[in-house]
Amino acid sequence: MLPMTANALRDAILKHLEYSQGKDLANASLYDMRMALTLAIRDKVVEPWFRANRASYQAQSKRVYYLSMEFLIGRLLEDAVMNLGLTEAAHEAVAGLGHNFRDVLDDEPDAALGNGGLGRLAACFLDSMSTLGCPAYGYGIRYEHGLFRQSFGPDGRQLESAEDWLRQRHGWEFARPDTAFQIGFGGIVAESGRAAVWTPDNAVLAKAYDTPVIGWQGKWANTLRLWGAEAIDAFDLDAFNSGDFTGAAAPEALARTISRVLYPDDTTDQGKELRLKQEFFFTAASLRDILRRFARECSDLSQLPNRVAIQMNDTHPAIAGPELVRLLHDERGMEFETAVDTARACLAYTNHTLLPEALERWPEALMTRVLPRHMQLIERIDALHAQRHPTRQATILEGGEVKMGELSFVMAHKVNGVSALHTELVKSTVFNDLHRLHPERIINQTNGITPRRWLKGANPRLSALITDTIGSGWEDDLERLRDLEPAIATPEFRDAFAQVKARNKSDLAQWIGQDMGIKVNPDAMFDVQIKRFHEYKRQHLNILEIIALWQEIRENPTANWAPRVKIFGGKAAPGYVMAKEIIHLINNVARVINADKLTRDLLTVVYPPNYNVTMAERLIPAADLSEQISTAGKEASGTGNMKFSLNGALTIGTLDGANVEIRELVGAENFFLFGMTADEVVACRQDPAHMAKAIARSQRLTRAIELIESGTFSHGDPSTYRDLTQNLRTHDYFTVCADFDSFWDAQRQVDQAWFDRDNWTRMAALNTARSGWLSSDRTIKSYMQDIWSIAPMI
Ligand code: 26Y
Repeated sequence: MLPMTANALRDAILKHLEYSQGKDLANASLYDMRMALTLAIRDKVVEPWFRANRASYQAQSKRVYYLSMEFLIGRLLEDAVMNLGLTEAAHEAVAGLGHNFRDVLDDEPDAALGNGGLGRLAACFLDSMSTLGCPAYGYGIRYEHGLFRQSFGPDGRQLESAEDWLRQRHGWEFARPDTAFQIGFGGIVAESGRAAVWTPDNAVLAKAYDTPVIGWQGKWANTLRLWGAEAIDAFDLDAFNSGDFTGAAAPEALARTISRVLYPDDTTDQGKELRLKQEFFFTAASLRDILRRFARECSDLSQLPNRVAIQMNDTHPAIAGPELVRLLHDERGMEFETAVDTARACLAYTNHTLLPEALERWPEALMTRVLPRHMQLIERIDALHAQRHPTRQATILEGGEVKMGELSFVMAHKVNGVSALHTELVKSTVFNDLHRLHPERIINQTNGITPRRWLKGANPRLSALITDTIGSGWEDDLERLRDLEPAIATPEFRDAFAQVKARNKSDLAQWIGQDMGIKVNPDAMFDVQIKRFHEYKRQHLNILEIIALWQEIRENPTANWAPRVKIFGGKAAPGYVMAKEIIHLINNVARVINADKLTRDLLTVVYPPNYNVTMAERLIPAADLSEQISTAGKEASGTGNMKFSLNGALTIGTLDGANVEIRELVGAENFFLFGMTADEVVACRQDPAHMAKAIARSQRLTRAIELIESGTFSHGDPSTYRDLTQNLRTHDYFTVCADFDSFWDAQRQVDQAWFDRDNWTRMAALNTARSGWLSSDRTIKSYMQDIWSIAPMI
């Protein structure tokens, strides 16, 4: 594709300013300018998008349907411009029109249609599927309000407010009011011959909104189709005419609640009826869309598995199993068993967690009330499984609940974990019974990240250095980063690499100064922990070590300490009390430590509020040290860990999730390992006094906990953090205490490594050079081969 000139782009922007925004240049606001640029760029995406759709239609190719409750896509403009190779032209065009390109890009709200890892993974997968020419649709919900906005109250507690990304027009999407399906709930089931007729007692309309997803260099584009809920009869005219103006709008308000807001809990299954409705809403609409597209190309339903690969992103779309059986059996007359087998051949399931509280279970009574026909089908699916496997122990129904993990397993031809360790644990723990019945079903697909957004876009300086050193082409062939290794042996390259990091850090220091009013030393080690707040992720282990370190620096301020800026970022689920206590503690420790003149140059704690994709893009390129310190066996994979390593940060971490693979890739000597293994954690818990013993043997830990209990960080009130410290002293399920000394020791090794700056840079650069395997292109190629049986179209 010929790169568009800045002039042509300028004309396109002016055209959209005038005809789409209804403004002339003199009156155009920043918003107008961003929208005009967005629409001009979107125009450029349409051609490859049509071309890709035509190609897959003509080839009658199999397509992937990625069903996910969450797509954490962040901003789209910068990425699209970059993928089309128009960054310079856009910069020039916007500047020529009197606006600052950076300001225009920064005007775009972050599309936060997800909680964390699972949603961001879905977004990286969309990018890779488009880059690889894998015909695919992402299907999800067009939430009116994405993940809540986080701020901190004057006392340091997390405050939540509604996010509002759709307040301004969403420039990327195409509304498809003519693509809409009625999705029913409740009602009755009438047996009629072999099948059944389900008559729901209420229904909403699922309306499609399409966002094109352009791949690297604009060679292919797929579609992200999000469903918005609307009332079938939008307005009750009788109510209006009788003067009940609020009641008149009630049907619309009720229907819209289904796509109103993203559930902000990422591990506690709240079992809310609205969530079940959301799950069925988007899954059922997607399946109808899939079958309709299939019917346009083929009339033989037995061919469905050769044309359709449906990936369930965790159990959230697990109702796809029974719903597809219903569509095939009840509505299209396929034999029940054939329908089950056909559905299974289309479906696959990705598990993202072993935490029991995050495994979805729905009460049978609720399921019967909301989805009566599906409840019957689930019982039949369970009975069929029992009949085919008389020795089975695992069941789908248990204790009056439907276990969505088991349902997904039984209805999927492949089940995958998201890192090597996690997959082994899936086999040996949660799905052990089912694994023994179906030993071929569970496979591993280690997660990945898109290098376009997370290196090329987020870290332009490092990208330029890489291209200067090994040429371009690494963007869609990330293993080529290995070619950096010979250069890393030269002092010139290491100097250049160190300079890139220093500039990124200086930018971040400036932002922290402006945004938070905290002055940080840009030469200090930037030590970053960014992720959702969870006890298993152990932000409290990090803050305890900070408290202990602060104490020792105070006692011996002239010793040789490695100066550190400790950076936190992340949100806690609004109902997760302990996670919010940890946030509160971090903010108050930061307040006290940052006010200490004695330690000021050596230790600073910063916690910018409202961590999101855009903030990650700012923080990761400036990080020296990446904190990946979860209790071993609990973090399914992690993907932040991959972004840091790719951007030349060293990791301090446990043998958990993908840390294991990262350490093998970059070399054990370039990774700071600490803590118990997953097996050791399980063994440790056998001793009910593990935490007491750990505290007793560690003076540092004892002092750190006592300092919290003394009220030092709570204006003298010793009761403020009692729940937190008592939990550590008496429960400590996540073995913070047992791992503390090991963590401390590893941190001192980090200090030692930091003093040899040139060697640090060498280690950091080796992390970058050896992270090519972490590309989500590798992950998607592997899904295409092992699960979807789809060949790339480019
Ligand atoms: C049931 C509901 C409340 C729920 C909603 C969201 C349950 C779980 C989630 C989200 C889970 C999630 O984000 N898991 C993360 O998935 C990443 C991608 O595979 C992993 O890297 C990460 O380790 C895992 O915690």
